[in-house]
Amino acid sequence: MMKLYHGPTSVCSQKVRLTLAEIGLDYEGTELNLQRGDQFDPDYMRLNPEAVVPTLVDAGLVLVESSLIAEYLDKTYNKGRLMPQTLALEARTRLWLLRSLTAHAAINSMSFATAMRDRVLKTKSAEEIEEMVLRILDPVHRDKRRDLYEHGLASVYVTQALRHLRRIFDDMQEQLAADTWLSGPKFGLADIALAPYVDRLDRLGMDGLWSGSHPRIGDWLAALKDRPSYAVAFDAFIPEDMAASQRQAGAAHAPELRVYWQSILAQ
Ligand SMILES: N[C@@H](CCC(=O)N[C@@H](CS)C(=O)NCC(=O)O)C(=O)O
Repeated sequence: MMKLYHGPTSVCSQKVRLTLAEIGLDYEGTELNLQRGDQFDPDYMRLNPEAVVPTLVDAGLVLVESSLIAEYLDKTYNKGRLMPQTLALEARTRLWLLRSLTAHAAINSMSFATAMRDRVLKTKSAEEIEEMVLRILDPVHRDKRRDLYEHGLASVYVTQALRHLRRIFDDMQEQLAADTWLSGPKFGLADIALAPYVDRLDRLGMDGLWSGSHPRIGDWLAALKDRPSYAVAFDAFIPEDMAASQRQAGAAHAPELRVYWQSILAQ
């Protein structure tokens, strides 16, 4: 049976679990505690040298990168049914798979500038925080994390994230005017690629980023939540008390975030 190394609340893991649930595939899961640093275990790093989740091992094949894993699963076990059949929609879907990397970086900034930052500043000393930052392998990512902890929503990485989210939301709003799903008339890989990132913002009480300006995103998210796969891939891994504290932590930043977002929308 295929084996998935994943994090219960990790966005990229949700992407793979959503694909598995949509196709109806069984897997053996190993949960990594990313706060504890399980991803740095040398045995795990032999599979995933960047020390990130998810990693899928299927019949000896080791796969990393959530969007590529999703596409592999669809092609191998689902006759490619999650990829649209017209060239135009396939090209659009592939672009969303790529753009999910930008969405990932943006959501990482929004999470670490708010809920994660609040928790870390409350529970760790300056030395402990620096120790955690130093464990990050990529030096640029390390600088980013330091800046987010230091400046919160005033970080330049948040400005960058909001600019990228504006572009993503504009394109989602436009495409969802023509079709129910980002993948076209049928739910597919483009929707899977973006789902965890929009869901995370929603869970952080940041739905104000689209509710006034890009309302079709709210409708799309509601339709996503209605799919049976959503409960399996998302809800089942997020305990109720954690969901409540995430929402509360993010919502505390809503007034400040609104000011930054208005200036991005005005550009
Ligand atoms: N582009 C990669 C990103 C992987 C990634 O950054 N995963 C995060 C969780 S969503 C992680 O493992 N973080 C661990 C860490 O930052 O130490 C993918 O989509 O698979």
